[in-house]
Amino acid sequence: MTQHLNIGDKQFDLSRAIVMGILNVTPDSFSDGGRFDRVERAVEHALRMQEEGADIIDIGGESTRPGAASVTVDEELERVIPVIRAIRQQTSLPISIDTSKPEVMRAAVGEGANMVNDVNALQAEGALEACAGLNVPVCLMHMQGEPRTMQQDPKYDDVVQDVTDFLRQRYLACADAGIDRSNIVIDPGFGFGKTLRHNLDLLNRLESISGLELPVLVGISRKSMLGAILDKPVNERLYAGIAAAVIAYQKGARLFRVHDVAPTRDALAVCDALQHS
Ligand code: 9MG
Repeated sequence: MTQHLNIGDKQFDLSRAIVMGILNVTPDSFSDGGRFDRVERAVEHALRMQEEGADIIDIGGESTRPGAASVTVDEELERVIPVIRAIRQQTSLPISIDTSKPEVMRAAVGEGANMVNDVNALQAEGALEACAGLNVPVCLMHMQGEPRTMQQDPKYDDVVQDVTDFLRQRYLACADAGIDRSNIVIDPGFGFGKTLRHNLDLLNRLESISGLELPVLVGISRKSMLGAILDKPVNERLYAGIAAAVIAYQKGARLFRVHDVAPTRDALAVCDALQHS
């Protein structure tokens, strides 16, 4: 496997955990002031996550929650670009842009984003070409269906095999488009068109995906799979999210997309220490 992942001017050692802090800039987040206030609060949150030990900030302007509707290119640009610009004025911390739209990928990287996180695995028209031209790392995530309908009765022959095959195919499509292997990260997409049974199978057999020998990112933080296990609301899922991150690490994941940076960082420090002992 690639030993390092270069994001912006940082070189990450893939034998250690890399923590990606989540910064959603949808209208329901940071929403009680005007636009300037929203940007300012988003920047504050990003800087707080940096202090808590985030290695990357993942900025998204379109909700990908189950049932979420899509937004236009212009709307998404209006949400994310001022925030990327403002963060860039204050820190060189790597920024990832969470988008499936090639126009947003290009504009975000133009403003200083250093990575693309695409829940649609570059399947939108022009996305492969955009990323090949941008020459930044790309996270390819598996999703069955689309956010609006994906949780309506998802089905697989064998979820682990199907997801692994999909990620292999998308990797090959990237290679054909001229995206360097060293710029590819893969993600099984917990909660994206998956029942609790599917999510547990993926976590339990995550080695199958790690077996593709590409860096593996997981996003489990606060997700409904944890809610289903615990029967608890979103604000009471921290410890379960940490347990899931530690299990994923043991099965080969090294990038962790999380809301709660400080506690996740501490838990994964134990994993790193054990790995390097
Ligand atoms: C944007 N987004 C929401 N959940 C995610 C996950 O699990 N992985 C990645 N890569 N992105 C996600």
